Amino acid sequence: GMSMWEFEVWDGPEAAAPVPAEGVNLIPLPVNLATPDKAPFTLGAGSRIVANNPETKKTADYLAAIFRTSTGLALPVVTGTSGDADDVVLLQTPGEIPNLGAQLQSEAYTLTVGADTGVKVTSPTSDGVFNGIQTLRQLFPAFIESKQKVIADWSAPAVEISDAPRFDKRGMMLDVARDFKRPDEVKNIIDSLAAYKISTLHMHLADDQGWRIQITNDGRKSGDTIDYDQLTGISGKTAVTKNLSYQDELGHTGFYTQKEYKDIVAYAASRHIEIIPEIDVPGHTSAILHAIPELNTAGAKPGIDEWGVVPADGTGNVGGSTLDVASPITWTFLEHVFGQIAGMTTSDYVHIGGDESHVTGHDNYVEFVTKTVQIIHGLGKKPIGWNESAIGGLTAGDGIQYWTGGTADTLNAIKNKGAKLMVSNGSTSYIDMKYNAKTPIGLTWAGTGDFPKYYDWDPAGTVKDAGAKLPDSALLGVEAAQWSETIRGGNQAEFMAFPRVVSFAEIGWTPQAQRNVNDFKVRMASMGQRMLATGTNFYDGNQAKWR
Ligand code: TNX
Repeated sequence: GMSMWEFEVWDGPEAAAPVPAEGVNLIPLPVNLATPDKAPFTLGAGSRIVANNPETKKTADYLAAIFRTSTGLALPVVTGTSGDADDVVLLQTPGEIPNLGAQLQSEAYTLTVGADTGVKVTSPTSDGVFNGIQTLRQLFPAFIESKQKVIADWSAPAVEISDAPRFDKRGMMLDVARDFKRPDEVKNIIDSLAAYKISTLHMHLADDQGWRIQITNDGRKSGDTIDYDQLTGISGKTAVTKNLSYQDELGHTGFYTQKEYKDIVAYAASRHIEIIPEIDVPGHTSAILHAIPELNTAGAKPGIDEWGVVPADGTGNVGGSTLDVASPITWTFLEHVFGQIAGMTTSDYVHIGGDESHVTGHDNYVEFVTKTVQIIHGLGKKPIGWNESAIGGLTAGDGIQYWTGGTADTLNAIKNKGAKLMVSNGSTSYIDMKYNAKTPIGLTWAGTGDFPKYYDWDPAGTVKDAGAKLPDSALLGVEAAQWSETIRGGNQAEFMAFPRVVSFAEIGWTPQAQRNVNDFKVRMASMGQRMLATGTNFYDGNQAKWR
């Protein structure tokens, strides 16, 4: 199997695991799903994939590549607006999709499947068409995902679906700072996430232990003599060195060239996923201070040692570093760095970190975040930061990512400044936590658990207003955050993410009133074969009877 751990991980009594139902098992659960009593649709030698414009053609090509590999069928992609009963038709066409309540029309779609109608996906947006074909994949036998040709009856049951998400941002965070993940590993994870309509990937590109994105000297302002190549030249070669788990492997070093990073952004976009880059300031900055000596002015910490340098920090310790708010060169540096980062970002948002700045001092911290927020605004982007940054000069539409601690500042920024909430509260959102005490990698400070625990909560209830849930309009969405002090490489990252991140795909999509953890367990059971067939590493705990 794909699960990498050869030894047994006991997960408590087996009794609760539900037996998967035959038939239609979809994640995320569509808003409106009918299963008319009609003959199924079957892909055959004459089947074509019809697309009506260049955007839907890209989605058609993506779908065809997946289905051709397993079915061996020709599945030509053709241009048009209608098809025969054995065709798949993808139509981007204007007009609101009815019966979706407050769900987001920007990603809405309809999907009709039947022997009489063929397959038809319609949406006013290319995102919606892409969402529709992800639903379609899950209607076929799991081995439609196979990377080799298999013989099967490629039929999908008749359905009538109209569907749209609850939130715009349904995401995962990947910590490539503590442990680098190569571009091919990131792309594999993107493919695995796209199958569940995940819409954002937040990349934590810099932390105390390493710097992962090339910043060039191009466009330096006059008087700026910092050699930005040192960021990757020095701190691209560092990572976590302390073993926080049983394994001997140290954190992987490396960095993305700008070309590689832009290629990842484009690849993610082809899977309708936006990348939100994070440069964490003013704390979590040892790798910056290690690489750029000029930034070690009086207010910077930890400060230089007897050798005149800031040593590389390979520990998993947090909270010991800060940039110097009072030093002009700090701002020269950040304007240059965020300028290049923003230039490579297609998302509206750039993440500025802001967490655990324990040695910055309160007033310095507020000033620091306020200035950083202004830099991001000046670049035409919206800042988002961890919830400590809620006290730092946010304006309407800026983001706050809640992970821990009191909620008063976050609520204040939402209610009085119009900031928007991304929910990642540690106990239900941190997928670097162990599944259970025997999981060989992972931390435990925010608790342990498998996917039901990560599913069974309402993000609107995390930050409450006088005891009441926030309206969905106050939320950007949800994100499963994966830190990597103990995680090595893309394969382990997937093992810790799946199946828990799949819970987030549904939390962010399906209306709260339609979500039920026992029903979800049944549908999740059907994803086991799919994850095996796609080569997605996952933890096969006993919360689902995989099939
Ligand atoms: C806290 S969550 C951190 C990270 C660690 C993580 C480990 C957050 C904003 N900061 O620096 O990696 O805990 O779970």
